[in-house]
Parts: sequence; C-alpha cells; structure tokens
Amino acid sequence: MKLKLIMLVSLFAFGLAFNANAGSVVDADTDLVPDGFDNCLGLANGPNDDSNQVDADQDGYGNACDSDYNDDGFTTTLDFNTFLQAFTGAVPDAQTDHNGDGATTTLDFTRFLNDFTGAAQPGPSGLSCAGHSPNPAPCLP
Ligand SMILES: [Ca+2]
Ligand SMILES: [Ca+2]
Ligand SMILES: [Ca+2]
Ligand SMILES: [Ca+2]
Repeated sequence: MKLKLIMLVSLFAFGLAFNANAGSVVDADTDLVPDGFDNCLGLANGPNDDSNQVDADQDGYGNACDSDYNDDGFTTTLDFNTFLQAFTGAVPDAQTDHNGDGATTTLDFTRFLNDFTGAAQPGPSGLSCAGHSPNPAPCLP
C-alpha cells in the first residue's frame, strides 16, 4: 500500500515536471523555431519558409522582419533608397530579399511598405543581442 502511494506520488511529480517542461518551449508564430532563437518573433520564418532565419546583415533581426538596411534602428526613406537600388538592380543588397526567394521583387516591397508604415522598427527578435547598433559582433542564435 505504501509502495503504491509512493509510485503514485512520483508519477504525479513526473507529470508536473513534464508539463512545466512542455510549457517552457514557446513558439508564438508556430514556425518551428523556439522564441528564444527566433530572429522574427511575430513572423513565420522557420524551416518551412524560404526566409528560414536568414539574416543577411547578422544584426539579430531576420530578413523577414528587417527593413532597416542601414541599421539606424528605423525604417525610413534612406532604407527605401537602398530598396529601390536593389529593386532596379543598380546596387544589389542581400537584405532586401525579405521572403528569401533569391530576388528583390514587389513581394518584398509589400514587406518593406508594411515596416515603413507600421512600427518602422525591425523585429521584434527573440535574440537578446539583436539591435545593438553599430553591431560589433554578429548576433546569431
Ligand atoms: Ca519567426
Ligand atoms: Ca537583419
Ligand atoms: Ca534605417
Ligand atoms: Ca524576394
């Protein structure tokens, strides 16, 4: 009887521990990249997306949510110039390919416009090193 009780208590404790562990892995945008490693928290840019965590300028914000090409912290007309140069092919820039399809197209412009008219800031990113500008070291997971 006592042994059964001990077994029951251990099972219960195990269940609690298991639940706590399962709850600690949060993936808000369900892109299969845990939030603590996800360089675009609110946007799916995981292994099932072409933009899979690609971060051309290694500032901790994935290309999918980073229209701040000159790293001044905001998406402005200065960044639009960079986009335009890449879009026309005059000056290619790896950062302007937001969806990761290998080219800078109107699809990427939709993303830029969204950032430009929205929060106008890159991210948010789950990486604690993201956004330190100027960025002395690459910010990678
Ligand atoms: Ca993401
Ligand atoms: Ca970036
Ligand atoms: Ca900028
Ligand atoms: Ca693209």
